[in-house]
Amino acid sequence: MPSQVIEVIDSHTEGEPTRIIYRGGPELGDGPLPQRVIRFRQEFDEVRRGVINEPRGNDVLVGGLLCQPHDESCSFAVIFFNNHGYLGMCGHGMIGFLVTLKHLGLVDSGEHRIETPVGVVTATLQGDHRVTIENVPSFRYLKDVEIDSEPLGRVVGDVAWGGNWFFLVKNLQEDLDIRNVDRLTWLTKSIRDQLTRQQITGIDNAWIDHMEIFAEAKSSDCDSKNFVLCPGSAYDRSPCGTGTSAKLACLAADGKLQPGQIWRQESIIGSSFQGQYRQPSEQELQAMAQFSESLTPEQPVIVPSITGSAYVCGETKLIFDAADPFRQGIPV
Ligand code: PYC
Repeated sequence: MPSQVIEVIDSHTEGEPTRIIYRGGPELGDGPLPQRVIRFRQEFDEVRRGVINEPRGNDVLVGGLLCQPHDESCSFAVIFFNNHGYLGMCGHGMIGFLVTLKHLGLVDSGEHRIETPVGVVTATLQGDHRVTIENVPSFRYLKDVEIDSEPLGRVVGDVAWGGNWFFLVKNLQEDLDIRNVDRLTWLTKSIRDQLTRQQITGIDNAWIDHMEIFAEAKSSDCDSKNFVLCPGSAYDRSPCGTGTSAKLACLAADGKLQPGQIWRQESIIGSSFQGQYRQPSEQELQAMAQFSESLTPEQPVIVPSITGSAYVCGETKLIFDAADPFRQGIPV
């Protein structure tokens, strides 16, 4: 990589950080977003690693590349990534993205259609910090999957799509306390490894890379508390937007949450997202043809909305000196 400067805006959404590249990032052309992700991975992956990994970043950080949309109905596009690879969607990241666009003077309050590699998300900015995203259609794919995890014994959970693939653990009683994150991280990584060993996947053999555990909320305003393991080893400081979408899909499939009913999801650090869902339109169902052949009427599809707040916390020029032996970041 020659010497290069990449300009980024850092924000956090309910505690979870996002770093948006808005100048100096890789040129991926103007094709469909999934094709651009392939190009990013094949030709510019050192940019992802250099922006996210130490010494410029860390394993908690989610990055996003601001792009021109391919879909003409959208005003912007974004490709999210972390230290492990590329994400389909990112809920906290999308909330941070909109607040970043506002900070850059690129959007005003109101509704904006944003293209991602897994579909269009409608994001509504209220003031400077509060954002509601209407996420891509979400659903539960597998119910009550049992795995036999060596250190934990029998673990039961659901597999659901909320813009990323999730395993939502149902039968573990764990203390979801910030002081317990080492154990929670070890435990969710063990479950993910076991799912891989047992070849339990999402549709089209997709790797289930996000794990979720739930417990009773500590805040009286919330309905549930979660711990979310992201791809890699970091846990989500926010309640995870795509994870909350997957949770809403499971609640809807079980008849435990009705359209329009509010669900408040508390994070491991005590922040929260407010969620609800509506039924998808025919057009929205047709647009998810890649999934619909694998779904039956017992697997209802929902359109989740997630509301949370983000704050800009940094404006940085990242310098990639050609002579720096760690310019591509320290691989973890
Ligand atoms: O909010 O969807 C989310 C997310 C995914 C990974 C980290 N945060």
